[in-house]
Amino acid sequence: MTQKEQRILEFVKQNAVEGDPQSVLDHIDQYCSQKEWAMNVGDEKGLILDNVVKETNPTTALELGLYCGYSAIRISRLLKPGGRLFTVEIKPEYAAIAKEMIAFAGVQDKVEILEGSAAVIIPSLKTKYGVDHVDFVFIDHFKERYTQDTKLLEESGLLKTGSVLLADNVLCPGAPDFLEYVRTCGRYDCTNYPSHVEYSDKADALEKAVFKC
Ligand code: 7JF
Ligand code: MG
Repeated sequence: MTQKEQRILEFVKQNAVEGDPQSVLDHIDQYCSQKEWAMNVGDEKGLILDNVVKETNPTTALELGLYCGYSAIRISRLLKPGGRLFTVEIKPEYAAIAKEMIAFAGVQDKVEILEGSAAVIIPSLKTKYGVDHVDFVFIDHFKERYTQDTKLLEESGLLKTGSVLLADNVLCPGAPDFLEYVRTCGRYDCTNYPSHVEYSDKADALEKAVFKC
């Protein structure tokens, strides 16, 4: 039984230009808007993601929720020389697809895939992976985990002044406890970016939270 994610990878391998991240992104978007919907951040929210990555210009980036690798390719293609993306995925079958997608796009040297739960991996980033702090975090895994994993990033000493969190799906399906936490705890400057659910006209939004202490 071939899964949707396998079909997305096959479509990319047969139609996109190997080594061209933009071609890979365009073909994932083409497949998922025309054939089968999938939870990639997509082209509309992807442009907002691009702009926040560009303004942050991170040395070390972290992604929670890799899925097929779409946003990892978006982020890593914008990293400066020496910049690195660590990306956490709990489902081995998604991580396997993403590994091939990332290699096909040619950005594998900038991306480290970490298989497991963010709750286990975040506290090990300093000790096991030599991360001092993270400059940019794209949060796109499970809405119920956004607040807990944000607190874990704080408690693990991974955030410094200016570290940027960008969270997907804060309107749909919605992450109200996360929005309340980052907007009221006093440690973040927050900005909401209204947009739409990927490959649809349903309202959604990204929330940027810049750590200030
Ligand atoms: C589920 C997501 C997700 C939104 C909808 C799925 C989405 C959705 C989901 C995303 O960008 F647009 C999602 C939500 C609930 C399964 C998937 F049970 C979404 C996710 N992770 C990351 N990004 O789970 C609306 C279906 F109708
Ligand atoms: Mg999402």
